[in-house]
Amino acid sequence: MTITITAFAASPDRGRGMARDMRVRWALEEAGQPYTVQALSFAEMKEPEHLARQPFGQIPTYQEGDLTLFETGAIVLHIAERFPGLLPEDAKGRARAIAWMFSAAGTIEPVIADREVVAYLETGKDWQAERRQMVDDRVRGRMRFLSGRLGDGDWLEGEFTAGDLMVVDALRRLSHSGILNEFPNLAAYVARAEARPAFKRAFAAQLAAFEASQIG
Ligand code: GTB
Repeated sequence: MTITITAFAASPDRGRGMARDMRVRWALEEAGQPYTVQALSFAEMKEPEHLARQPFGQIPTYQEGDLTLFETGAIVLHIAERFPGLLPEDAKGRARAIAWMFSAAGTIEPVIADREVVAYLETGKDWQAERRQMVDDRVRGRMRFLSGRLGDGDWLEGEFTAGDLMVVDALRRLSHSGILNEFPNLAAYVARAEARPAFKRAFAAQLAAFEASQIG
């Protein structure tokens, strides 16, 4: 059955793989599943046809036959449950991997995303610098615990899982901040994940889509 995802017609990150279709593409590549991409303009994202897929008019979405999904955590979990390769075989290992997926979406990514709120939406406020410091300290606090938990392991639960995929994709948003490099094991963890062939294929695909959008 054909899998179709939606993504930005021209990603504002200019192909750096920061938009959230990246994690869905990556999960599909890990699972060895081909997919097609429906590219949407910002205007198309807010039209009824897309709002029926995604109630908040955002990308990405996932369509497979008569199943339409939104929210990347739910999409990646669906892919991981539907196809082998992203969740451990044993029930307890699966549950722990899923816990990390929730942790990425609920505990790790929100504090990282706050940095972008400060940078893009709070410019010109006389309290911006103070808040930036506060938000960065919160990020460092989360990273300290995550770093302690990962220790010298390759992956959070022994083998690579959808939990690592979601956590790494959230951590990638710190790549240009310098914060990740304060935690060498986390920087190495992200680099290890980005070296996976599936990640590279997903990254190349979203970059090619951005480059194509600039041509015509
Ligand atoms: N919780 C939802 C999920 O995980 O699916 C969040 C989806 C979401 O934030 N989608 C964003 C979107 O559609 C794109 S990924 N935004 C448009 C809107 O809300 O109207 C977030 C994103 C966008 C751009 C960059 N960038 O340029 O670096 C990075 C991340």
